[in-house]
Amino acid sequence: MPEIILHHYPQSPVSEKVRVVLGIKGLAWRSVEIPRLPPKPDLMPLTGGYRQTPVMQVGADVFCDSQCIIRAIEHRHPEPTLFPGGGDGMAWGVGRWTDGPLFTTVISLVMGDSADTMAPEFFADRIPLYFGPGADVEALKARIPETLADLRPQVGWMDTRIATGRPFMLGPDPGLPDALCYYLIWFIRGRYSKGPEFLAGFPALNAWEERVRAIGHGTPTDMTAQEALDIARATEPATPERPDPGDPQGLKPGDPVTVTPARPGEAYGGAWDLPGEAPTVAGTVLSLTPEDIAITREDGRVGTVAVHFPRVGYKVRAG
Ligand SMILES: N[C@@H](CCC(=O)N[C@@H](CS)C(=O)NCC(=O)O)C(=O)O
Repeated sequence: MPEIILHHYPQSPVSEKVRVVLGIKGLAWRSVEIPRLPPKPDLMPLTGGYRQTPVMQVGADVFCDSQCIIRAIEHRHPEPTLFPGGGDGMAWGVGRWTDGPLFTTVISLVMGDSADTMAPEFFADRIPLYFGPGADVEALKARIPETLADLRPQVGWMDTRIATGRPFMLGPDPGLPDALCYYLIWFIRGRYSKGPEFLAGFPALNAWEERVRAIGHGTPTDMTAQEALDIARATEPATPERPDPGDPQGLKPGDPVTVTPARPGEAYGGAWDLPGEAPTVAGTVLSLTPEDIAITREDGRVGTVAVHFPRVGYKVRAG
């Protein structure tokens, strides 16, 4: 079986979510460190324009977004399950909370808190990415008390879940909800200047955090970006063509489409189609399921690749 290659960087919280999943599965994987800011010249040949982190590559199949990545990992390596004790299905709904409004709240806190210390080019990239064009870091800074008031009860829900006697969110064994909650706690602790102080108010959660940290990340081995590109070039996508007769948009294999990630604010109840730059990936539909879409595209450096996206939170348009 081709190796799992994760394109990520150490400071990325969403990558930490995937690294924890790789740890729960006890997998060996290859690690390619990508830049924190665009351009990402050795990633673009694989994704065709998707610039968010992390991206997973298996041969010439490229998985964008942690949702799609984690589903692919679970599919390839079903044991131990990410849904111990029958947590299937709705556990993904927990992700719509943690990765949606809660992620936005945590990012707002961390960005506002680092208003005076973070490099301006980092803000210039991230603030429009997460908060839309025209958003302003000074406003995030001014709003910190409100943001904390919003955040504190939500972290409290996690704490209560553990305080009722479970070592992990679903019971005795770790699963998807642990990874979904852990990466945000990890981010608050490491990147909010008062993170440790804030988290000290949640003792059950602190003990859980230690347990999840102890799981580790599996066994990563470094790989260069060029090696990863060479692997994609030397292989063909392993994904078979797959129609979905029930596709709500009437899409079918062979259709030319574009895929665009929604910003958190767009995907989680806000308006679609905000103005501003949205990186769009163009290709031909290869495989459709209710949860994911794979499109094929050609690139001079890697040949044919299949790029996979979740349907939730992504706009697929004929094109
Ligand atoms: N919905 C995406 C969100 C990914 C995301 O926001 N990642 C952050 C890093 S943690 C990012 O892409 N930042 C900009 C970048 O790395 O260029 C997922 O679940 O993978």
